[in-house]
Amino acid sequence: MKDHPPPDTPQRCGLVAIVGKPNVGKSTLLNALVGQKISITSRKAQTTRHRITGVRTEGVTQFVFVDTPGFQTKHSSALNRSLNKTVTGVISDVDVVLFVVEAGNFAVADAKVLSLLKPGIPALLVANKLDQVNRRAELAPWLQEMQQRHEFAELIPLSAKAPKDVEHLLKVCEKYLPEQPWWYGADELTDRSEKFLASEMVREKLFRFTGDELPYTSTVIIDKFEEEPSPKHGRLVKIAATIVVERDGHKAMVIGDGGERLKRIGTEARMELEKLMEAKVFLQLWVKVRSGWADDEARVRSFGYE
Ligand SMILES: Nc1nc2c(ncn2[C@@H]2O[C@H](COP(=O)(O)OP(=O)(O)OP(=O)(O)O)[C@@H](O)[C@H]2O)c(=O)[nH]1
Ligand SMILES: [Mg+2]
Repeated sequence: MKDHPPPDTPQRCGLVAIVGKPNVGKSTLLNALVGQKISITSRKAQTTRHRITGVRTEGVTQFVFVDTPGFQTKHSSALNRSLNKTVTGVISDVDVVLFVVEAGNFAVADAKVLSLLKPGIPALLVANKLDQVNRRAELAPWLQEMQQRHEFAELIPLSAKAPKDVEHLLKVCEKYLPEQPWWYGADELTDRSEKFLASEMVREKLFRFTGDELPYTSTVIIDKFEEEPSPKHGRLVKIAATIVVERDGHKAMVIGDGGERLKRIGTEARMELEKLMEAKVFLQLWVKVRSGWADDEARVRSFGYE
């Protein structure tokens, strides 16, 4: 992708949606395609909660990738309905869809997402986590089966963690983008604000350091986001955030023995944010209990979900 296009080559730009059931590696793929960590990832399903745009500009082409929440099929809470609305909204209005599954696997939850794809919009099957497939020989018949389920424009087995695979996917995507002027500046990475990214980074560390005990219905609210010029650091950003959990027991879990865990969450999130924002960051964290928030439509909205 690094070759220089001939002068006067028209610009290309378009939307690439990344969809699939929870935990198949959509956000890992988005970050790899963009070349920066914008969308948080974790071992737990239901990590992504919003539509997140990641922009990559190469040569004459600007790729606008849209990461989406994993499509929820298990239970219907206000939060899950909001997540699914995000997915169906994105899917109908893009130039190409990356339908992500785990290579060699296709379950009912994958079929649900597949049924949402719109005719007329090319869909590429991205068979991710190829590194975890031991018997590569069995993949060919599985890919054939997949082609029978849906008329995919391309079948691409890969690992989102292998940079070569990701560059190949980028080249394939380029073919599907129309000639039109770019929508973003060449250096822009996302349409999300730093305030939003701050809450996401805290949420990622929260998930990472609480293991499987903490239900996914915890969320993070930014109470303060202030920037000051600093002669010493160039840029100084002061952030205060509240982690909202459902029960007192969860609160104790997040805080940890003598506040140890909360401190670790804060330190790791701060370091990640300093990299992303190229600034010195002060991060203060609080924990609050608000039971039942994920089942309450009004509260789901007030916490920033569409
Ligand atoms: N071995 C392996 N693991 C991967 C690969 N891609 C992603 N993962 C892991 O899969 C898990 C889920 O990744 P995410 O990117 O958060 O998945 P997601 O589809 O965005 O999940 P939701 O947002 O919850 O729908 C993480 O632990 C990733 O590290 C891959 O190519 N190989
Ligand atoms: Mg995700």
